[in-house]
Amino acid sequence: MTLHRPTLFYVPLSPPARAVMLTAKEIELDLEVKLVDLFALEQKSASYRKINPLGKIPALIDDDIYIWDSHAIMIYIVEKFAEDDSLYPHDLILRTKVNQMLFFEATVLFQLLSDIVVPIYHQKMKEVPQSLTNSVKDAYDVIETMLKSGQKYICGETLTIADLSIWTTLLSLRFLVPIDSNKFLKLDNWLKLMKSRPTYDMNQSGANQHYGFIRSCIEGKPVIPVPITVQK
Ligand SMILES: N[C@@H](CCC(=O)N[C@@H](CS)C(=O)NCC(=O)O)C(=O)O
Repeated sequence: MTLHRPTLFYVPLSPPARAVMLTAKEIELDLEVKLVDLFALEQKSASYRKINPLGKIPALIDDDIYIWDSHAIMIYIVEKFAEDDSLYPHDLILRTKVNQMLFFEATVLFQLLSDIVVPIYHQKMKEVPQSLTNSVKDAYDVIETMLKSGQKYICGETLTIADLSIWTTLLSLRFLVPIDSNKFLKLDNWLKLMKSRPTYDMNQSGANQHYGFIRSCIEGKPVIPVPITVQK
């Protein structure tokens, strides 16, 4: 059994970091949170790279194990600390569906968000090019298709970590490529359903902070969010 609380390296404006916070809140796991100053490139320091050699957040320390990548961390904390397996089902078929959508989030959805925001952060782009807008809409279409069968959540009738992971990235992406509720009806309904989660305020306020920073970069006057607050 863990003697100390696991420590999460985090900032609220980061969708993957927030996905871990939302998961912890859903399973009532009390994490110790350490803010990483991304704007001072703390994530690239030699000491932080000992925790995550990629130099990115989130990362988690639990006893003597270091874990990085939000998806791996979410799986770990649910497997270790959750009272049941509903967020990451043991059933092979259900778990495969969750894995499928976690990989989609990691390799498609979050990658698209990065492809848009990183050039904006570096003041090399001010608007989303049509090709990326099209790709984001294709990604929305994938989620719409997954929800088409009439199920409540992305992988079935219950909330899983795939919903939480996709939700955090979508709340930032939709500022940049709006989600047309006439075209993506199921996706829009799912977003409305997610509003009832106890984690909604935490997710939305982090996304707002993220968008505030993106907008300030587009306007040519980047405003670093201070103070970077941790909402529990
Ligand atoms: N696939 C990774 C993505 C992690 C990631 O790209 N994090 C960003 C913040 S959203 C980061 O640390 N960026 C700082 C950098 O690249 O220097 C995950 O899910 O954890």
